[in-house]
Amino acid sequence: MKMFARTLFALPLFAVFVGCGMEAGTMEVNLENVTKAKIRALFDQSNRGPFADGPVGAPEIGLNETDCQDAWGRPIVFLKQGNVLRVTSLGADGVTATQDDIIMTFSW
Ligand SMILES: [Ca+2]
Repeated sequence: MKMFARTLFALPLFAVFVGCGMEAGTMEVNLENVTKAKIRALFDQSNRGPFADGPVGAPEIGLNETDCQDAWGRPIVFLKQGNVLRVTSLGADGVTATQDDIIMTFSW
């Protein structure tokens, strides 16, 4: 019984300890995953033309401009090339062409 009581007491402490340790390390990963899921959902909702190759505005592909923001609140950018739509988020740093950019391509 004493062992059971000790376990009951220790479990929440262990959970808080592990939780605090993981939070800082996984914060950016979570926002990256949120952005990737959003980009997939946006592509599913979009229409695919016909329109010219090049940068594409959200309304052009049937999306609401205010919905097209990444998890950091910055605009998601669309570029059409042939039957490929390249969708880019600038990532956590908000700077273009850096390692944390999220670039996803979809073809149809
Ligand atoms: Ca970046």
